[in-house]
This record gives sequence, structure tokens and C-alpha cells, in this order.
Amino acid sequence: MQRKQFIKITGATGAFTLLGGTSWLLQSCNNEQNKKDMLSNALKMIEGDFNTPLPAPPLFDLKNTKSFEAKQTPVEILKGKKTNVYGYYEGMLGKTYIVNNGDVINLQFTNSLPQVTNVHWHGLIIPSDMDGFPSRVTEPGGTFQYQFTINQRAGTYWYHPHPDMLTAEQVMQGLAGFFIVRDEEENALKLPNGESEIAFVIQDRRFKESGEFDYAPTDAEVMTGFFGNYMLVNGAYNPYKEVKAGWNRLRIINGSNARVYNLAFSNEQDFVVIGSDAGLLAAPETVKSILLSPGERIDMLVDFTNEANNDFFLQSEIFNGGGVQGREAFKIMKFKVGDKSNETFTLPAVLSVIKKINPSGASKTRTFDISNASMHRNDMKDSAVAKGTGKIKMGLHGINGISYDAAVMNETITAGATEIWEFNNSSGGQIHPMHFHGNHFQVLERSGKRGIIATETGWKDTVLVMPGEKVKVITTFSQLKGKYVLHCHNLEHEDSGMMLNFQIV
Ligand SMILES: [Cu+2]
Repeated sequence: MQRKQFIKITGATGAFTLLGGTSWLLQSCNNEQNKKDMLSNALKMIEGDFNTPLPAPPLFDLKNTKSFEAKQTPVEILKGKKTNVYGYYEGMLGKTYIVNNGDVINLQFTNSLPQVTNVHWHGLIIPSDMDGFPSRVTEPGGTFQYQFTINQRAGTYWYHPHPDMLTAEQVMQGLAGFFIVRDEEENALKLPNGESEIAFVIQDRRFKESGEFDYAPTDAEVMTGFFGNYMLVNGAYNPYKEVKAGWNRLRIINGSNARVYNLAFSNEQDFVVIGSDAGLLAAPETVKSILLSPGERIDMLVDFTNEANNDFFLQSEIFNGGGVQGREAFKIMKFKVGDKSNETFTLPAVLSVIKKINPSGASKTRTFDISNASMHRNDMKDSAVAKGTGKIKMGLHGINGISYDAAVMNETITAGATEIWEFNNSSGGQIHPMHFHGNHFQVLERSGKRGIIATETGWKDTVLVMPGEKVKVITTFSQLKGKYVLHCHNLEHEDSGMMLNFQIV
């Protein structure tokens, strides 16, 4: 960062604190020069040597293990340096759960962190009191019994913390894990498995000289979300993965706080999207690149048959991200393709049956203004700004002009009701991946040119809403009565207020 720009940014942060208000920040955001300064300060990605093998988090042994724990341990991510990370085991991330539909989870969770936390099972349709509601937290040293039955389709789900105003920093410190559900329908497809089924989470991080994660977002960085300049995959910096020259199945989570990736291969090869957040699509769709926003997952098949003994990269390509993101291309990980595989695989024409929800059956349409509406508020209470316990202050973002308050019930929904929810970012300047708990949804329509992309043809729990867009989703709510949240999965946005409560009654 150039010194002149640094002074401008820190000056801006200081002024925000002194004037203590969102009205000043609104002026700052509308000021073109300030906007340019924020963008010119974006860090350039620092690429590694791609010499570290891709680690796979160990599998969670559900038969013989009755507990798990969030704790801090030191690991080596950058060569010769120590990073104290958070994880659900000894290291960054957490053990991978692989369960079958119908399995029962009954685990005692222990919080061995120095701050409150909880566990949100992202994409699982489970009772409200097991779902990691932001104000239901486990104190340091405390325990909580997570108990629920898996009752949903196969898919790549994940688990991560969700405490009010502490989610961003706890995920950044390393708390996240895979929760893979299998079922008969998916098993029958005999998709590539074993060594050819590779699950990984991509995350950007910044490091201090010492090797520790550098996470101290300024107010300007809370506005856009926080970006790192080192790409980690399963906690390893720019790793490589050896694969067979045949079909491989890649299950990818975007576990980044704010960064959207435009995933593609450096050899320009096609890949086949077979699944999304909540399992298989109806039919495979072949693409050359796809956007994956924070919280979203992609399940893809990729045929490396013609790449025997070649190396190439999974990378993120330039995309139109409303001036906020997508202006830089960078490599994420290397694939080293070995000899030809002996296994044969024929891509099925049909993957699953996805019954489209008929919009005419919707009893209600709710519109959520996500154009950073809280910036227009001048009634933000000082207490709301002051109540922050973590690194991010409440109040810079909101939904419908209101920043999150765990004690307020914003929306009430009748169990079993079919509703259309519209996320309106038409006057917004930020990227918002919108996510809600307790249900899956279908994407009905998106205004503008992007249309509905391959991953959005199946069941979703997170949908990317670009600046200028309106996106409509439809769902039939479950019978699991209780409180859940709707929020932006840009975690800096979430923690500064871009979340609301809804209850199913
Ligand atoms: Cu957002």
C-alpha cells in the first residue's frame, strides 16, 4: 500500500469514529475519489510455489466419537512461520462429517476458545435451537449438546460459527468444516469416488510478518468486505493435487469472508456442474467458468482424460463485480494429472428430479432492500454502534434499512407456507450473497443480463445478488417452528448488521 493512500484510509476511519455516525460514512461512500482510493488499495494476490500437497481434513468418526471442540492451535501455513488458528480439531478448519440421510447427530460441543461461539450447520434443515442462532452461544469453557436427525437430500453442506458480530473473525481464524450428506439417489449414480472425489474449501487470507493471520478490517473494508492476498485451499497456501487422468468429482466450498471467485481451469477445459448448495441438479450442465460467492458450494465433474501428465491450475478469472470485485485474475491451486485412469465413467443425462415450486402457489412476496440501506439511516443508535464486542462495529450494513438486533423479530412465516423472497440490490454498490437458515430455496428470476446460472438450477441456500440486480427466490417453509436468520454471507456485512430474524410459527 502506498503511504499517501494509507493516510487517506486511516484518516477516513478516524473521522468516522470521531463523528460517530453513519451519515458521514454515507458521504464518504458517495464520494467518487474515496471510492477510487478504496479500490486502489485492494491488495494484489501473492502467488506461492504450488509445492504443498492439498491436505484433506480427517474424517469425523461418528461411530466412536461423541464430542467435538473449538480450540486454538498453532500450525505452519507459510514456510517456517507459525499461525495460531481456530479449528474444530488440532489445526485450521474441522474434521469432515460424511453422513447418510436419516443418520442421527448427537455430539457434545465444547468451546475452548477465549470468546463465545456456536455452530451453524449451513444448509441443514434442522430445529431452530440446533441451528446456531446468533444470540444462542456457548460461553468459553462451556458445552452444548448438538442433537438432530439428517432429513434432507445428499449434498455438500458445511459447518461454521454464527455468534452475533463474531462470525467474520472466527471463520477468518479458521472455524469451518465439511458436512457431506449422501443418499440412495446419489449413490445410484456411481459418481467418481475414492481418490477421485475431492472436497476443498477456498479462502483468502492476509498474514502479518510474524505469520499470524492479519484481520483488523477498517470501516472501509467492512463496507466492501475483507479481502486477503494469499489463497488457502483446505488451509494450505496455493497447494497442488495429484489426480488421475479420468473423471474427477470436485466439491468446492467458497469459505471466504467476502471474495467471489470466477472459477475456471488454466487449460481452458470444460467442467460439468452436477450440484449446488443443496445437492444434485436435475441435469448436468457444462461450462467453462462459474461464479462462486461466499457460502455457496459447487459440485462438479471434470474429465482430465486428455491431460495425462500435464499440470494446470484452478484459477479465478476477471469478472464484472460492480467495480468492487473481479478485477484481478489469480491462481488458486495446481492440478498435477498422472497416468490414464482405468476407471470408466459415463456422465448420466439425468441426475435428479427437481420439482419446480409454482410461483402461483405463493401466499406472500416479501421484498428485502439490500442496497446498503442502513447507510441512509441517521437514527442509528449510539448503543448499536457501541455494542460491538469483536473487530467489527454494528451499523454499517442492514436489510430494509435496519441493522441486526438479535432481540427483534423482523418477519413471521406460517409453517408450510410457500413464499417468494425478493432481494433488491438495484441501487446498491456492493455484492451480497444472501443466505437464509432452516430452508432451501429455488431461484426464480434475476433482473439484468446474468440470468440464472448453472448452479442456480437446483436447490440453493445462498444466492449472489450483484450491484444493480434484483433476485427472486421461492421456497416452501418447513414445519420446524422457531427462530432463524436471513443474512448476507459477506461476513463483514453480516457482522455489521446485514442480517434479520424470522420465525416460523
Ligand atoms: Cu453483503
